[in-house]
Amino acid sequence: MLIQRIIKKKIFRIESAQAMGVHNGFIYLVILLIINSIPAQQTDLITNIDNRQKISLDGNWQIIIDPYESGYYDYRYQPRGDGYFLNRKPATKSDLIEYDFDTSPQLQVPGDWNSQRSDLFFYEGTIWYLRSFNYPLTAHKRVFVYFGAVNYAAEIYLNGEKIGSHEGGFTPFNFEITGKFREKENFLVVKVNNQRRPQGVPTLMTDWWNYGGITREVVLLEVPETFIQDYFIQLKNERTANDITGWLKLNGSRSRQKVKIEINQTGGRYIFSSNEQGLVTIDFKAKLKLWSPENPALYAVRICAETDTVTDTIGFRKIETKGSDILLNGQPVFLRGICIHEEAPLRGGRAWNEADAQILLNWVKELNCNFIRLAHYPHNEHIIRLADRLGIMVWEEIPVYWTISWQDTNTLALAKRQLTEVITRDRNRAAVILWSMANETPLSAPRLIFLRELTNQARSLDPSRLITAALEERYVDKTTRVIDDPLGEFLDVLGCNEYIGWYEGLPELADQINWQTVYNKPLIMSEFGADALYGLHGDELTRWSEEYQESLYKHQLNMLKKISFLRGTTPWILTDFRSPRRPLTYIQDFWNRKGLISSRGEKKKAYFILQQYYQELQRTKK
Ligand code: GCB
Repeated sequence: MLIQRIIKKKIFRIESAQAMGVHNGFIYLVILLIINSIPAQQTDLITNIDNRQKISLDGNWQIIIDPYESGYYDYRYQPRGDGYFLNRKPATKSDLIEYDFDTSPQLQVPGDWNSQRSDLFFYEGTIWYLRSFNYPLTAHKRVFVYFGAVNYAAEIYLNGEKIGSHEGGFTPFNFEITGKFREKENFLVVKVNNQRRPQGVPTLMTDWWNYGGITREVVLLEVPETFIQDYFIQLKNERTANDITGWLKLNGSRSRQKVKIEINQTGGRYIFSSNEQGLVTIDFKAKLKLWSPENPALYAVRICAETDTVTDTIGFRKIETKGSDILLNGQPVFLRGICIHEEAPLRGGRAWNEADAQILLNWVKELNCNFIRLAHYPHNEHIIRLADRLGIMVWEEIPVYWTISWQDTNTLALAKRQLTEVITRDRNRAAVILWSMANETPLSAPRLIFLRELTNQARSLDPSRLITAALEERYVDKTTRVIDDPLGEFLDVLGCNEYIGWYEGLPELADQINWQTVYNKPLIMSEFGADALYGLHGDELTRWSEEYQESLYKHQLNMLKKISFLRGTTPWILTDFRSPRRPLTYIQDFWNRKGLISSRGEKKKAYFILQQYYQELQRTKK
């Protein structure tokens, strides 16, 4: 409690210092270091939430919109201290209390606030959420509150006491609440703030909508006193067939246990022992059908410790590179991909459920893709699990996008944490083949140091997948482009975004361009495209028309076919998406129109060009 108060005061001081524009970098850094050295309140992430005992807190939450953060600061802009917006009721009828959750409006959770209320469409600020719950207390159980994602910063209070905070809008987090709640009338308050921050990840400038709110599910997880927190069970990446490798982590005082892993379809049972730290090293042989887009074989895996049992559905496959080839299960593969933002098609707003994922991935399948790039931040777990079942390979990335405070150690720590959270959540999914570190980041020495750190972190958390980043090309002369970004040395696969024919020249410019690289590595052209308003027609030179976009795709594909080290493409983008940077009236109206499909689900002409190209590739097994 004392530590909490100290942390809280420090956080208050930092926030007020920031807000008041005090930029004493050194003091700021020292305070951050002090905070970072206090044991984090956030417990390590629990994985495979769907297959655990849980109570959903989804539904309507009471909200208070607080643009001036008056739940936080008084009229002198001093922190109010504990508990202003924490559900106090007036003790007497003469008490002055200027808020009341009980009579306040509601918002749906999961859900962004921008698409739920038109007056919150452009809102960037604070909203307080409240949800009451009862909980049947069970002896010898532990309870955690788990958030799929909250954009951007969250402070969480249970029954008036702060239980934790989290920064980063697209990754899950959880806090233990055992012993902190009662059987009846608990209230969980979450302060959500989606203001963009210079030191944030992402930072101030993006080309997507800054949807705020509790955007993914909230659950109360009930686990035994010692439980299986996390595990990694994957095929060994060396060329030996059938070798499974990994580890498992128990959380709780009974650290030494026998742990059994069963693979249902094969009847295989493998027994291990955990050590004093509750860690198990997993290593066994099993004859398994390998996961691939043609046959997305998944196995029901049952993990039984003495005190806990968890089941999961896991696919096994190898992904590696050899020269400029990408090998899936030892065979060269071409990644027929498309980029996707996490936006709900048809309904609008942030996508968060399986039905949203199903619509998106049906279009992806129809397009003859075997690959998706989930831009520009970790998407929800439903789409990853569905990709696993449908046999669609996935590129996942963190929002290290455009400019970032490369020199800020706190920003680096934040990026690392987001990377850790997404890798922890998804590293048992066969569909995920690539972790991407960054998108279109301008070259500099501090940027290289920052991104190298991230590649090291990704490799240490998951040695079984490939590392990439969406880079930019260098112009050698009018007709030659080279990929020689020094970061390439630390990547397995090069990504490159180019907008020849849209931001640069006209579509036919692509016919003259030759591509080179200084690396003997595969390339994915991770973005190209043009805006088109569905239903707007003109000739091939009419900007914003479907014909312009169609022509650009034709010229692009001809250019791409000539790149000898190209092993995949993810054009920009499957559907139109909201962007505050796109104000052109009648055409954009705050939409980026580079979608092959409109926001109402209508397919533009270019969709069919790509569909045909991918069909041809599929037919010729390239
Ligand atoms: C890019 C970005 C992407 C933008 C896109 C565009 O290079 O990576 O986030 O939305 O260009 O449409 O300009």
